[in-house]
Amino acid sequence: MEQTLILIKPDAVQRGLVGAIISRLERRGLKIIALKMLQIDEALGKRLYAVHQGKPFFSGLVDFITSSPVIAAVLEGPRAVEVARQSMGQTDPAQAAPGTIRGDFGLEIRRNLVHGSDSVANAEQEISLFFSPGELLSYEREADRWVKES
Ligand code: IDP
Ligand code: MG
Repeated sequence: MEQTLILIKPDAVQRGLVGAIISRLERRGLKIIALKMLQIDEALGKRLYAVHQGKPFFSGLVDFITSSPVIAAVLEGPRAVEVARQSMGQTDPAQAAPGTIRGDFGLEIRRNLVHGSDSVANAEQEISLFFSPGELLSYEREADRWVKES
């Protein structure tokens, strides 16, 4: 089953939106298979955002993601990567549709509340930055047969 890495960023933790954000993804049907709170250090922030190295916003982005604790979660479900990003909304909250996390809680691109992996390959790599294989739990949820067919 597909897995994706979600981060609830420092702005959302500081604003008390952790529960609201997790709740939206959980209600969608995605299964939480790992969850932790941590403070991202500079090395991890740079690895997470390595693809953006050299862009003008890179150092501000690393400063921001390391500025306060985050929640890291692995969510599982059919097309989890795409579904989670759809629930998050466009990168810039000003462009994100109402009903999405960024569209309902954000205003500016630098304070966009959540991170979600953008491909299955990147999800695998990003999950490994935050979790060891043994931290990803495999379990059945009784309600899943009412959410998905297989
Ligand atoms: P994503 O988070 O929707 O995948 P990316 O393009 O991967 O968006 O960018 C990573 C993060 O970098 C964004 O979530 C946002 O916080 C920040 N970011 C992206 N583009 C800009 C920009 O033009 N200015 C400032 N920050 C940006
Ligand atoms: Mg991205």
